[in-house]
Amino acid sequence: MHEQYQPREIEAAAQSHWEAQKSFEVSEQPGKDTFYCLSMFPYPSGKLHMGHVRNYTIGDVIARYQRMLGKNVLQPMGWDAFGMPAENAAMKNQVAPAKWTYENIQYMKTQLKSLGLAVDWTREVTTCKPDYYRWEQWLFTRLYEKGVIYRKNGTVNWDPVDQTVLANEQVIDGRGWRSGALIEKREIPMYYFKITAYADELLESLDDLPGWPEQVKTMQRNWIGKSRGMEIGFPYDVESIGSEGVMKVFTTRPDTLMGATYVAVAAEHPLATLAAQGNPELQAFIDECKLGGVAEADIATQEKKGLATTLCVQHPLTGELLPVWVANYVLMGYGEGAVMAVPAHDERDFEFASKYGLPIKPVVRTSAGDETPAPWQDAYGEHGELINSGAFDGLDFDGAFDAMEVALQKKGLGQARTQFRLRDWGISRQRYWGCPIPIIHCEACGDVPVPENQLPVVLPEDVVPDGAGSPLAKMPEFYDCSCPSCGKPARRETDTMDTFVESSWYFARYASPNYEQGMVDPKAANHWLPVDQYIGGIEHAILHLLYARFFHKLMRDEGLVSSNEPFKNLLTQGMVVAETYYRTLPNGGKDWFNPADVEVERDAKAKVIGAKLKSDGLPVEIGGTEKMSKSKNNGVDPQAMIDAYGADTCRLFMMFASPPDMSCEWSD
Ligand code: ANZ
Ligand code: ZN
Repeated sequence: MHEQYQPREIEAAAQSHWEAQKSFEVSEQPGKDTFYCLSMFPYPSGKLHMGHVRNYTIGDVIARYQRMLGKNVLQPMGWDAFGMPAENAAMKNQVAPAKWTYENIQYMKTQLKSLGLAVDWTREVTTCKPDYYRWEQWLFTRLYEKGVIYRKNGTVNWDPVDQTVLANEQVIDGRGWRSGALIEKREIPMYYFKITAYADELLESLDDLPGWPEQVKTMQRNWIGKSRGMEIGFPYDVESIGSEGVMKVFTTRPDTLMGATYVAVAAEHPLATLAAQGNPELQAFIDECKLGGVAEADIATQEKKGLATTLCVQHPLTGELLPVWVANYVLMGYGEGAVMAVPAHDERDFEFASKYGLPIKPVVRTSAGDETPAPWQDAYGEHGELINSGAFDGLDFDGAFDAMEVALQKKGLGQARTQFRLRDWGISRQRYWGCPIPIIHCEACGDVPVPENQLPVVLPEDVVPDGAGSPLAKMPEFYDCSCPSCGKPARRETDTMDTFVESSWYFARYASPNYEQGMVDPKAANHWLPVDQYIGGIEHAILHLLYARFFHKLMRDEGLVSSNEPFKNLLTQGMVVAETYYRTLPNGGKDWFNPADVEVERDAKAKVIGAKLKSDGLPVEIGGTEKMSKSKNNGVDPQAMIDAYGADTCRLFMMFASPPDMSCEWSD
């Protein structure tokens, strides 16, 4: 008997006992209460970080608690294995993404095992393997035939030097991350999931999730962004435009219609194209608008710019002529790609009108009064009683909404409409390390989904990408094929799917990970689903959770699962944070030191009063606690901790240091 706790021996003995006893392998047991406890699966980046340790320990504690209550507890684990880091590592080290990924998985699996998690490893799922993604391809072909997936042109970031499409995060200040070239917008055909067809349900069924944090539901609601508004038509001024027609806008403020002083269209709008004919200055402006990234956040914050055209449209109620401007703050992909501008009550229009000297006409009495002098105040955007609006004066927002609709309907120029901020989900990626899109392009037959008996479309695993364009598009052995419907030579799609697709249904595959007759065995899936407790980082509060909810509904509509929602209870764990240390470099930049290399001085009350670098004994600045990250070099390697003190010590510290949903400050 040792005096001291010997973590290595004790943990190894317990872990081999569990392994021999198959302690955590579960099967469906009718009659026994089930509990499905799921932690978000890791991306195999190389090694575990503290965030993983925290996430999986929280899950493991919950799983253990439920098991002790006598439930049949499923706790699976797997790998979110496709993605860009593997391609980047491949370019850096000249090794195929597949090899890099599989090696990382192997190492991280040993690490996870040493944590002693009660995981049923027989259910391990690896998303980059054909036995997983073949079912994703199968569902794709089903949805394509149903029209839930369709093809249309989408705008991407094009790097003219590397001749490749870049992801938003690869565009830094409008330039390609590798080439430094000015990025252009390009239209290319892409495949889209019609998630907007589920927008209403995705919104409504949030109310059926009492086990989700309110904050996450609010983020989802805002992302889906349902707004009630009106579609309003502005008849063309035939004299300036040269033909009859109606320019449509979507507005959430039809009550401000009498305050519209101009209209603005997106650079890609047909009226912009028309106006640019014989107007090189405008054409140059339109081209400029097409430069720059496609990320919406950048577009929202960029300086508002525009150019007048010689075109006019008529105000739908007064017939007054309003000038048509082309403006960079109007997005082609939203509403109708055109806005009625009400500078007195819309901040963007206000900024634009002030810059270009366009009239500003207040039509709503707000808490800031009847006028809207500069600078802009938020109050100008309030709802209120109408003024300067003729027969509509005195109406409130709702009254004006209805009255405008009646007046516009009489002329066939208005219709109330609900609109979502949510866009259809474009899933085509011009990347190599992803799930191939199962479509064959035939000159005679068009886009033909790969028939079920030819699935999976296997991604070759021995390719090392070079960063210039998609490698698959340079591999005739991959893309040359024959058309499944007419047999003539055809070309296989070389784009791969957004990696969010794989993580949208892995929770269902765990129920029957080796099932070969379908995506899931419906019996097993319905036995375990929905997940009773899902645990993961708050950074996935929007996209991953929304896509997973969407996929669950798609699978339900395919008859694969019977529940409406995949995750009954959600816990978003807080971040693991640690102290940061740095020295300021002569050029003003900062050199960050890892906590392991720093010696901290404390006063009698253990308060940190200073820090020195171990290697040279000279002082370093204390930068405050921050999320553990590479950029601040404040990551603490869990493996070193496990080796020194044992997994249980790390786990215990993690659980005790702070409540699961709050951030947890690491200290050795
Ligand atoms: C007139 C107006 C007056 C507006 C006002 C707002 C305030 P949400 O709530 O996000 O749906 N809009 C419409 N289409 C646009 C596009 N393609 N690009 C940029 N902006 C666009 O926003 C709807 C509002 O966003 C619409 O209502 C329109 O501006 C603008 F006092 O119309 B509004
Ligand atoms: Zn054909």
